[in-house]
Amino acid sequence: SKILIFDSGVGGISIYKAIKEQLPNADYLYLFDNAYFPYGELDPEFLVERVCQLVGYMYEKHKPDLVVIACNSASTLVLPALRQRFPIAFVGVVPAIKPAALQSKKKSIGLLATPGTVSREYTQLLVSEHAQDCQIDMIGTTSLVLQAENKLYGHTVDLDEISAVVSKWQDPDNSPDVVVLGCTHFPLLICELEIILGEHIKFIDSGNAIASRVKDILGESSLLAGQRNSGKAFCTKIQAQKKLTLLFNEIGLSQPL
Ligand code: DGN
Repeated sequence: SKILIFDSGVGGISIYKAIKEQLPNADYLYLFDNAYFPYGELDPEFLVERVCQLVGYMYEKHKPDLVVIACNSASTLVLPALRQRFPIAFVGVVPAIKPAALQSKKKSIGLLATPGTVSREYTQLLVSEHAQDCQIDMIGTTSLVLQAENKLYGHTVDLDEISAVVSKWQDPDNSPDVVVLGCTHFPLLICELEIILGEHIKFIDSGNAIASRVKDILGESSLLAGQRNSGKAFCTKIQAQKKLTLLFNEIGLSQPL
């Protein structure tokens, strides 16, 4: 099977790793849109068109069997349009509010996501459907997205800046006990977040749930796929100049497309 993973930036790498663990023999394509990164503050209508355009390009050119929109900011908006336009399976990533509500002993959960995701109607719906018995406190941040990108590109991470973003959760008596990482970039900062908040807060992300969902959809075919697929991953990046360029990359998606 051929799986396309899409994100605005490197956040989808956290999802790629989780899926690859369950489906090591599938072929992977990874697309990121750094022409319009970060997505968390983009106009919603523009975002829908942009993602449909990019997925359309990859659909024509590479014929993936399944597309993972590995970005909460996009998934909370574009899935209906994608499913209407393309006859293939789509899996979206949305904040793991439901498992968080089930795991919180204090019945107090936090959501750490982009400004777009915390303000979406979709997120409100998730909360009213699955976390009605919980208090929910949200932090919308672009700064942590940039930090995660920096980290993956090998630059230093600014712990003080991360602390400043989550400072209101530093007091154990006044904080949630479970925090949802509602942006796929944030699992890349899990070590830093645990240093700052790990003693009293448990973090939850969507990686494993998404991987299981992909495996269920692709079913048998993906398990047999090793016979004809290489298990290799390719990475494509839309550059700031809006030209499609090929990238040899440093993060384990080793071959240029
Ligand atoms: N990784 C994306 C998400 O899960 O929302 C968005 C990051 C961004 O582009 N702001």
